[in-house]
Amino acid sequence: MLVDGKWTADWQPVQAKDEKGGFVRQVSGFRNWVTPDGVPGPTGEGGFVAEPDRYHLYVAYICPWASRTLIGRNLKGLRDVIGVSVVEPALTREGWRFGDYPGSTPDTVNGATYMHELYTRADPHFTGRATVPVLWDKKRATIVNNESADILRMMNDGFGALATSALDLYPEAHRAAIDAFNERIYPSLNNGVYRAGFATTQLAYEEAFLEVFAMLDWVDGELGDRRFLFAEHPTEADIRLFVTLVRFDAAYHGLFKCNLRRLADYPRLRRFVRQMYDWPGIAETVSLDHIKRGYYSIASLNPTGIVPVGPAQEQLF
Ligand SMILES: N[C@@H](CCC(=O)N[C@@H](CS)C(=O)NCC(=O)O)C(=O)O
Repeated sequence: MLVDGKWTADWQPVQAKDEKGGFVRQVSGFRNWVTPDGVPGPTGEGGFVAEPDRYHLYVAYICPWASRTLIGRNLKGLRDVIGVSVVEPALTREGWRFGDYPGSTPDTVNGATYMHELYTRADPHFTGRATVPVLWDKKRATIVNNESADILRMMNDGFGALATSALDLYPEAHRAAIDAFNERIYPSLNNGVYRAGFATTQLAYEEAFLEVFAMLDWVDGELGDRRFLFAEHPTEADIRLFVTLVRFDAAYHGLFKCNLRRLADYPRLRRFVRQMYDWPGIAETVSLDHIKRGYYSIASLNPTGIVPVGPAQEQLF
């Protein structure tokens, strides 16, 4: 991670631990919002007015948090408005790197080699982890926001008329239900799989494991025979659910030891993942190769670095 703007030590997945050896995720540090007229959003400062060719999104295909924002960009028809750079899937000793691994891109905006360079460019004294996603402002040469929940919501309405799709990812009528759902699945499922995978005690692992499967059982029932959770089209809640489920059998079942059941054992969840995947703009955000290669590059969990051959995409959904 960065300490006072300097890269320190080798990359380690465990960020912080609680008293039981449980994984604690870092709180995001840049929380400004792009808005149609540049007024401040719910957090941070103003001045980030929506303009074409001003903002750039940095993502990793392995990362479920980054994928939320990429899906939001595509579903809102913002591809011509917001550029994207994709880091290589394997984490290096200096964290995320730009390179020529298939599907990855160089950093065409800042010419950086490592993601952490963007953080020190935005704040020369930054202390913390250089995570993706990052929404970058080319005009002010700084990070607007590095919290995927904020960025996803910004994609929905922050870019105003620049968004060429009218799809509403956060419809007024369903906001309370979406908020409640988000709060419920974040600790137990989205972050729950990480809590299982990065636990450093048996107890912390087993607690997280049970929560993951209790939540999958619950969501499976909630979804019932509906196509999407709350509307006739995907909303934020569906996106948040999808990004974890689409990685489940390929990464979390094996590497993170979430192996009570597979996605394939939940017919309704599996159908949901298929329908999301088939929604225009979503398939391009999923790279099974990056997902497997990325997760299995985490040396503390997989010292040999061997990437499993299976499962094949057809087995998943
Ligand atoms: N709160 C952040 C979390 C992002 C996050 O943890 N990203 C991971 C990849 S899945 C990362 O970049 N990790 C690098 C590190 O921890 O050094 C968000 O949701 O945007």
